[in-house]
Amino acid sequence: TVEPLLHRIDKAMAGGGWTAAPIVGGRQLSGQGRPVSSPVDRSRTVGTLVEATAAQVEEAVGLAAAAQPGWDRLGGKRRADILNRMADALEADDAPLLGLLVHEAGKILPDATSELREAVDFCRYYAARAREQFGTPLRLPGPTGESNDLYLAGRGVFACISPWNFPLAIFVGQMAAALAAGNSVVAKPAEQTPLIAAEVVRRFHRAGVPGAVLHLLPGTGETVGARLVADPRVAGVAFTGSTETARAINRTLADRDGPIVPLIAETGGQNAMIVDSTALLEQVVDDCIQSAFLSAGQRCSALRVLYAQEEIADRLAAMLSGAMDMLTLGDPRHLATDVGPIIDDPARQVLEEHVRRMDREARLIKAVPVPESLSAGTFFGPRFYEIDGIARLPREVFGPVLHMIRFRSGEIDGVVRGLQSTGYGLTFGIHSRLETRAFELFRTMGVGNTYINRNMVGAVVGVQPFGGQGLSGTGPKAGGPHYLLRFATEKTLTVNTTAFGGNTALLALGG
Ligand code: UN1
Repeated sequence: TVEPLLHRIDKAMAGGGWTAAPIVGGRQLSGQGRPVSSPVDRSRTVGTLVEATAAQVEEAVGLAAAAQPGWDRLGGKRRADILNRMADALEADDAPLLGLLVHEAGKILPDATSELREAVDFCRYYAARAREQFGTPLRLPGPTGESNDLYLAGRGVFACISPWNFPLAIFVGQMAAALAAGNSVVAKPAEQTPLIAAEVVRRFHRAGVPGAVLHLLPGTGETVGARLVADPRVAGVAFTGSTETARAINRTLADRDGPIVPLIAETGGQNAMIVDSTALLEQVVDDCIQSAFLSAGQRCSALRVLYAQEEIADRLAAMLSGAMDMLTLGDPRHLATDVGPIIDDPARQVLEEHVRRMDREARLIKAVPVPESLSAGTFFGPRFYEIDGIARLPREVFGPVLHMIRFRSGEIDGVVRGLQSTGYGLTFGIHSRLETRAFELFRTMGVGNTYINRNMVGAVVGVQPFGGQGLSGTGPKAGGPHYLLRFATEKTLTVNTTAFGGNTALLALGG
């Protein structure tokens, strides 16, 4: 369509009336609703959330378990066709999704459009992997008179539990992977962003995923998530969110009766960038602004700790603080806005508590004020501090707060030890013109994604497989070639072919 994007978004949002209710067996269920308000203006209601009940969790898992063998038998190629149709549908009818990303999740338009792109990429990428890995079994060399083949199959019902900070891309990515690998899915979206989740699930169904194969259970972690994970019929969990919640899921999975199943977790980080005296500071400033403050710092990949070599630390701090003056904090519906709101009040309160402590323990370099006109929303001004060591940051700070630590040229080993002591290992940046040093740092650090002389957010599906180590997650990496394998079970078939007249055909997967 030739109608400008902004007009189409306004039109899509004008009707209002968005509802997120449980979708079980392809049917949207009714119930007592509560309003979903916008982080842009807490007094504005974007839609209604109907939480799933315990009985609906039970029913969804039962239907999903019964439907999974048929979905698995369909085979990788046919499932890939459906995922490609889903990708087409996301692209064709983008306005409501972009509108909800802006209004429900508070994303600025550039973030919303790249998130939609990422969701499309996840569908197409996992479709391609499904064709390749789940299309034909792997024939293995063996002795004469015998055939040996490795088959991949879905595990059963996958629980997909997704975060509010990528309510479209990560939500779609988890489900697309689980479905591609031949699993049925019960999805529990973040309670802050259920409306966009319901839009997505309806689209999956229209693209050809049967209602019995994919169910949506909106609600909180305590009421819906915990019950879902505790159900022994759930054969695997894909989770993105906090390290604490991943631990709680692990405990529940360990304590249930029934099979031992995988948890694929993508959690937090304490992400650092090391800038030495050879770095090109103009570029460092640009990359720090992007990595620490854009998306309001609400990415698990975002930069939190900036290690600056003594010789350039003051200059870098001055340049970065000048660049922060240019950041426009504002309504995400305005094109001039760089930094939108924090997702909700509890999240903002955590940030406020953190900066109250920083104001006592650290040196404030820059604070971007929140304009009076934004008081209706959950806004928080970006801040830049200097701290005296990584020990001041015992946990991830999920927002636009950057902390600088100085180091002297002989102290790099200490910097690395300090970072390793956090236990996290998600993203890491290096700015240096010393190639050997940069590659050595990469080799030493136990982190999932390292970026040299560039920003450290926005990993591209199929190009920069994304995910961390240690407290940051289990792997395998989303958007990478090994991701689907963790969603699958392997079956080796060995046949004495002499009994069948000398050879056996490959049993086509789904053929
Ligand atoms: C997250 O923020 O939960 O590279 C993970 C990036 C994104 C991060 C997603 N893939 O910035």
